[in-house]
Amino acid sequence: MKVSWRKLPTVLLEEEVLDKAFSRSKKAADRVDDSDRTFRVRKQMNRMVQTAADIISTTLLDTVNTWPSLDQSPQFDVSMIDACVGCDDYRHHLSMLQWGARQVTSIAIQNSKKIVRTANTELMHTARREAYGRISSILRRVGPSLSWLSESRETLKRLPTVDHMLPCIVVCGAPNVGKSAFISALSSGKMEVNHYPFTTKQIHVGHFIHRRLQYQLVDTPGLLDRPLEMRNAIELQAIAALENIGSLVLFLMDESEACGTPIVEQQHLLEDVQKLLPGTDMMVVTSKADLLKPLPENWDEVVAAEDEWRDEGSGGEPLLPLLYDLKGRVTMSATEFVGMDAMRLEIVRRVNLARPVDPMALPDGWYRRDQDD
Ligand SMILES: Nc1nc2c(ncn2[C@@H]2O[C@H](COP(=O)(O)OP(=O)(O)OP(=O)(O)O)[C@@H](O)[C@H]2O)c(=O)[nH]1
Ligand SMILES: [Mg+2]
Repeated sequence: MKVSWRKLPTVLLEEEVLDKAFSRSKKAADRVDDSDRTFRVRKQMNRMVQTAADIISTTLLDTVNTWPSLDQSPQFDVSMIDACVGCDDYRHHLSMLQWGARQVTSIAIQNSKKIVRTANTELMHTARREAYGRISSILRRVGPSLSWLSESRETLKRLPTVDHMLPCIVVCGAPNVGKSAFISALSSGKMEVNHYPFTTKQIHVGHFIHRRLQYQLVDTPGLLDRPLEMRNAIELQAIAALENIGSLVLFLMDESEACGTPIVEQQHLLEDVQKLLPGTDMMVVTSKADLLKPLPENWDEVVAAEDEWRDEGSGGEPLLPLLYDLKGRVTMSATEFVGMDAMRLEIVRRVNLARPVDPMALPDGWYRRDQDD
């Protein structure tokens, strides 16, 4: 089951659960009709206890069931949960809810028996009151777990929504090098704005579609722009999570230094990122090509090739010439949109090299209309 962290339902707190349960059970008792007083009280008390316990155990178990089980979650989600709220706490508090549901059910069974076995209406009332008291004290013990889950829901709602089945390009580099502008320029449709729950910075998640396959682009603001030794455990875990989803790391370098970080420091950051995401293919790219002086030698050639390709409907997978800076490194301008189409096709090639199995591939001999478009 795939759960979007944004769609986790509200978690009711201790008092809210009790109010809901006791008010519904009161209504259920009011509906009881029996001309015999003993029978009527017995049914009423019984109904109150049963209804309250049912509502509470259902409410608690529904929460347990809608929250993703860590054992069945993709590694990226598990690492993110660990970084944001802690996997041990996550498990503990959900299991407290299960415990609470079991206790409440068993209290209802015990006190129902007492109600059924007596003919004394006073004792029936007493058994009902006792059940309510015991149920309330179980809820008192479950209360902190409900509060924890409610707060965690707020945190997890801010997680970037990344589909781990689809290729994902992690975009990094020093602050202001143009990561967000790059993602926005490459993305079709609206860019999602998200947060890593423990930073205040906005993450941009963008997508483009190539041959029906969606490629995700994820920003890393505030995650990778500090020296390794200054990072805390939470950030390191979040970075580890990126390794699990990244098919390709794009590292942007701003040679113009318009970003405010000297190139030497950007170089150090690059080395850190290589250490942090060792298993992921990396492509180092110079950003803001339009600010380079002189402009890249093949600027005009790239502009012409990209224009022509777009005029012809942007089909197929041609080897568009990449834009190169004087050092021989690939570059692009997100603001002028030059070198971007070539870059997109290069990303697709690199990702597919790293992805031996293409889930969209058809068996040999199968014809797919849009492949020849
Ligand atoms: N000339 C030029 N400016 C650019 C280009 N790309 C980005 N910029 C500018 O550089 C500045 C920073 O761009 P962002 O995309 O916000 O950079 P970022 O890396 O996302 O920054 P943080 O999220 O703060 O780390 C903005 O003023 C952009 O307009 C480019 O290709 N050419
Ligand atoms: Mg940004």
